[in-house]
Amino acid sequence: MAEVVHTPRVFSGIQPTNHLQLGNYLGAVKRFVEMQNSGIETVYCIVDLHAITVWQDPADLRVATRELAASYIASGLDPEKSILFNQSQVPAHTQLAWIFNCVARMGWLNRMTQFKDKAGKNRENASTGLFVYPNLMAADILVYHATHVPVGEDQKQHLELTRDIAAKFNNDFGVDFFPITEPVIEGVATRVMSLRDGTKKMSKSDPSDMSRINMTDDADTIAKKIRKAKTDPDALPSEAEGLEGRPEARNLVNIYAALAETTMESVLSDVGGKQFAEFKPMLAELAVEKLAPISLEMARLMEAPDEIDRILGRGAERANAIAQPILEQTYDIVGMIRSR
Ligand code: AQP
Repeated sequence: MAEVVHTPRVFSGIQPTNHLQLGNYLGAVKRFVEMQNSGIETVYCIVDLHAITVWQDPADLRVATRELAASYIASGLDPEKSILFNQSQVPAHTQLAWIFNCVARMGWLNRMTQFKDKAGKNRENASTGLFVYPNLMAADILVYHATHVPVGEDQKQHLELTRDIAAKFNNDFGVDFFPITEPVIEGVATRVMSLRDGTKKMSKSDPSDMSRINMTDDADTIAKKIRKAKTDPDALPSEAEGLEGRPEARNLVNIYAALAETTMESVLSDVGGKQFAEFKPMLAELAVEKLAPISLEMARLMEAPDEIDRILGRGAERANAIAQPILEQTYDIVGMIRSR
């Protein structure tokens, strides 16, 4: 069988749960903007159907969805250049996810560490949606025949599952239909850690607000969170080896490097020998300089929710135009009769 070459297309998404945090911005959104400006077609989604795999208050979900759209746009996503929409407006995602529920194996899903983390000890009480979440994520990506997916490190296992689903589908039906998607996990900020514990990922849903910088935080709050961030008593080293066994120090240096758009090595060559009492104000100043304009623009956009809804609706039309024919072809391959 001749190998099909898929046109490059980027897809990624973020859940509208709580406020966007610095790790989402550096590990995902900032990369989304870079890829949008690289000339490849880019499709960016607000994955509201993923959000409800754990309980969401409906009013909060609406606000979080609009706020995430505002964060994307304020960070530099151009809804004319990129396709920007919320997942529930494009039914092909869930329709393809059903097919993938029948392709993926229980054993594959049982190995997903995010399910284990999110379900915690009370696994029997987790929603079935949370268990099959990776199948919906595979559908989100493959319904656009996306070839590249920019994500943070924590999504690596789900992307491997997406590749397994695409390969099994192609193999089961003897087709070369779905691309084997490449994860794009690059840069110094693929895993931003909690400000309170350098071994734990920074997360929107961490119970401690001091563990993260929210994209809605004002300058004083950002400075306070950095000032109170956990560190160790030693001075900063001038080389990366000196950060071994110092997860909190490594995290703050990484955040600085990502915000300054440089490498960890270059930061260390400038700040090596400084105490945290001197480095933290430098980091706070840089964070405020980079993040304050985004939060100001987000606040401005949030004053016009109807305009945000209009942008998402228009994005959904464009997304549907790509997704629906791919879904129809999938049904055809599987053997579903369609009226012509
Ligand atoms: N700490 C992080 N460092 C780098 N990248 C990160 N991402 C998340 N946290 C970090 C990346 O952000 C994208 C969107 O993530 P998501 O909202 O879909 O789900 P998540 O990975 O579970 O993010 P959170 O913040 O931890 O959300 P909650 O608390 O709601 O589960 C992904 O590309 C992710 O890799």
